Amino acid sequence: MKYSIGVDLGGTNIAVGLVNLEEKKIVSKKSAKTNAPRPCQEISEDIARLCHEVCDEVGFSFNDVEWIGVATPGIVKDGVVVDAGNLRWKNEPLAKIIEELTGKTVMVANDANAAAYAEAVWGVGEGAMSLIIITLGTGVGGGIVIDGRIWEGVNGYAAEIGHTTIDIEGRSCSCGKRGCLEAYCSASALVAEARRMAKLDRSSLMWELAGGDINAINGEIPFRAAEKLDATAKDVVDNYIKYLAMGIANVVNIFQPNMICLGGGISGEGEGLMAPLRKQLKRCRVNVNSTKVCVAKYRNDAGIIGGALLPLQEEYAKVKTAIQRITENFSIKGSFVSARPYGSGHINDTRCVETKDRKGSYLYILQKINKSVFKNPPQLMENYVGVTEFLRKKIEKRGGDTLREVVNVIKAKDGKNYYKDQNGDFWRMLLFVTDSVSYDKVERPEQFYDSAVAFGNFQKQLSDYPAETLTETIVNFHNTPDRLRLFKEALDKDVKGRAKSVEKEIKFVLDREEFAGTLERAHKEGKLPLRVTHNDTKLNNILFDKNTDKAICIVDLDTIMPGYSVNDFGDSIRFGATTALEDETDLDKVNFDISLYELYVKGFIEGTGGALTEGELEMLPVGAMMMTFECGMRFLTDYLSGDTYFKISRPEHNLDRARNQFKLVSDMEAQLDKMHEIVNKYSQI
Ligand code: ADP
Ligand code: GN1
Ligand code: MG
Repeated sequence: MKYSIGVDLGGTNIAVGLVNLEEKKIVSKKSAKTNAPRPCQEISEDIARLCHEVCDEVGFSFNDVEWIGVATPGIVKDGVVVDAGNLRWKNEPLAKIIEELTGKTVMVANDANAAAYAEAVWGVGEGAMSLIIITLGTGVGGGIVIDGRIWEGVNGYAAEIGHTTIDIEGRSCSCGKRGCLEAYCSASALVAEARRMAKLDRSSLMWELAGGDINAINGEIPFRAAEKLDATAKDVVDNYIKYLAMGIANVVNIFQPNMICLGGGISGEGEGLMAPLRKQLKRCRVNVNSTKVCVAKYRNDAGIIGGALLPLQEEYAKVKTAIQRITENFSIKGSFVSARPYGSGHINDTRCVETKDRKGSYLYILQKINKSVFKNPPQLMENYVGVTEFLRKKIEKRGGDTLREVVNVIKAKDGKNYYKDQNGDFWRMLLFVTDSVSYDKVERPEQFYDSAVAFGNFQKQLSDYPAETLTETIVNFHNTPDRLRLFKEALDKDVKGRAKSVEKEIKFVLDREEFAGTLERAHKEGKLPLRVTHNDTKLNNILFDKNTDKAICIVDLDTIMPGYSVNDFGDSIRFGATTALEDETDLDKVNFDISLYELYVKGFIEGTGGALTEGELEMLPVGAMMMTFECGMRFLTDYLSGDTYFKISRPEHNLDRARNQFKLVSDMEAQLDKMHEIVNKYSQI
């Protein structure tokens, strides 16, 4: 797990945060007064102290911090603060001083640049190649990210968007020039203009909102009064937006970035600012379909996050460019805009790719197939396309929507169903199912019922699929006795020396050795037929319509193979019929939810449309227990093997998942009779 520290050095406060780079969040935060002006050495000592404090607060060892990144006001070049008016610093080697005090690698950037970087990497522009931030605060600041890197200019003076001229004969600016954007679009300019106009119109609502005190007119008051249709306030706001649109149009004309985001106090107006701004931008001939203009995600935390991410620039820039190149190998519409990480699957590397052309924007899913899990990706893709084509024909026949009810694989430009890059990695591109979401937990019971019908129906649809044409993408995938064998192997090897600390969990598995063979024995006795099954039927592998909340499309078709219907049933139950997420650590919150189980039983039996045999119906409850047990055992196996299979985002993630599943197994064991009764109720056997 990687942690770094971000420092937001401001004219008034110093805020420091410990940032978990994998979970993308600030885990602890401390601040102190800047008390500027003070020597750089003194302020750096406070920063160093706060860096230790953020670690101490959560018991994290400062030694394990990867680096420190500082966002500071002023001009920055190569770690030196060349000129910072607020702090009254000139040519201060800030990075070097903090490095000496902390022993860590330190990077420094201008605060607006850091904010732009935060937005481009984790914020509203997540995954965007180029993003420009314009901050509408006391002044107008700017930050530029191009091709995934901050653009400082040759001397650090770049991105002074506030001092681009929009009227050569215009208002005088604090910089000595006339007509700078800052003189029109800073919060201070807005306030000054509102006060000036209010003085000319004593009947303006702005007076009332300010309690009759001209000095109480702030940046919000003209917006509030304009909402109430006060003509003078409306003029002030309209004018402000007109100039802002002009400033943005200039930036767009030079850079044509993927995104422009607005930060600073005035951006807090949200849609009240954005809706009229978009109209003005159209008048300024800005193609808002090509450059997205929106409000920044991070407000107070932009400096900390941007700072913490600074040293990743080279790495991110490389990944981004590589991903753009990969997308260019597929037959997709439009040109590349962004590729942000997507979904919460444990296996593949999934991104949502956005592209654009004159007609509009398009979404795709790009996945790097996990080649340590799937040994033969080209064969896997044959299964994938075989099954999706088969389903498409059925959907077509009944007049369904073939773009949304089944996954559409986009071919690579060489006609293959995948693209193999120079590193030997395999990528596939899918059409993004429009207006869809997936859930990691049941939010409304009807969703779970719907997913049951959909998964049951999926199995029914594939009942006449030529099973012999399917290759087994993972051999013995749901062969629980074989999983137990692998567990024992991992236990014997105990590569990380973790076995000693999980004796209770190991015993839980070994106590159920006999149980592990139940389904295989039933199969041998002829009770459980092999069918074409999905084999990974968790709730987040089904897409719901964002608007109607109906199940629309089943995804994650990597493991479609001959298997037992009761396993598909069981896998859904282990993931969905529970009161908590799969990795909840507070086991008191993890309970088997028998009413959700009942809904799923009803839906699955309906969805399979009478196809289940008596033997299968009888084994449904065991299927639920088996899949939960097997999955817990797989998580524990991976924990013992050093976390090589499932993606993790914390050190004990797999152990937490295993404990969670075992808690559910115990609950199910206690309610097995009831589980059978419920199946009987809906199947009348
Ligand atoms: P993994 O094997 O890692 O779970 P998935 O194929 O399940 O990978 O994809 C991860 C997530 O991406 C899914 O849970 C789903 O939310 C989303 N997803 C996958 N395919 C599509 C698609 N075609 N359209 C929209 N979202 C999708
Ligand atoms: C994996 O790929 P994903 O995240 O949808 C795994 C399933 C497990 C599940 C546990 C190919 O599913 O078998 O049940 O994690 N898929 C594979 O959440 O191993
Ligand atoms: Mg998945």
